[in-house]
Amino acid sequence: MVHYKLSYFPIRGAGEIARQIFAVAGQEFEDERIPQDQWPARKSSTPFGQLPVLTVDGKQLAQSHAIARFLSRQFGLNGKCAWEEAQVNAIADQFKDYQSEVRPYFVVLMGFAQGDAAKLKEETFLPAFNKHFQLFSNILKANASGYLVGDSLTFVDLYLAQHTSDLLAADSSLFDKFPEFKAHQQKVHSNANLKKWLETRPQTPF
Ligand code: GSH
Repeated sequence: MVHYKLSYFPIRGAGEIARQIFAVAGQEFEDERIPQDQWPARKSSTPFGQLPVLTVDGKQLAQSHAIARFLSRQFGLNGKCAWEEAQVNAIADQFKDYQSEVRPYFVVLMGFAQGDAAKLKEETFLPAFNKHFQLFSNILKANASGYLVGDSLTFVDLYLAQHTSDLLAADSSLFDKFPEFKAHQQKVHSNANLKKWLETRPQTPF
């Protein structure tokens, strides 16, 4: 039997979607959470000096989106044909662009950097959020199934639903303009296997 290990820090962050893919698939995996003080000793043993890293029967794969794509293909969460897979990948890349744009705000919010969080929210986060969620909304509304692509759950639904859930917990008014994402988050998080994971996963602030 294949042995999967997902190594990341003890937070959701860039490791959580891989964990959720395992959960949805009902696939056992080793959920390795490396404490910050042990990281310097481990860093040089990873492909790109960063986490997450997926280890499959001893072989390492780095980069969270590459990991998500690989696992989604393994477990059928990448769309039902090559065209759907391409659409899923396009949304994943767009979501990555969004993450890069909002990163300066979140690193301050999470205490990893100094800065004026209120100013960053107004000037950096909100413009990026409104721009990208409008684009994601166009896609979601054009698809009758309630999922972003085709008529089944894909890993981009997991990305969007987890992020919506995190934002809702912080400021639910953000979604007054985009109520469809509340419905999307509820639909995605009602998946039985995922629901179980969300209820039992280690509780972390982010
Ligand atoms: N593009 C990478 C991915 O998506 O996997 C970014 C990974 C990344 O930024 N990892 C951070 C990290 O390993 C944690 S979220 N930080 C420790 C370090 O750089 O030494």
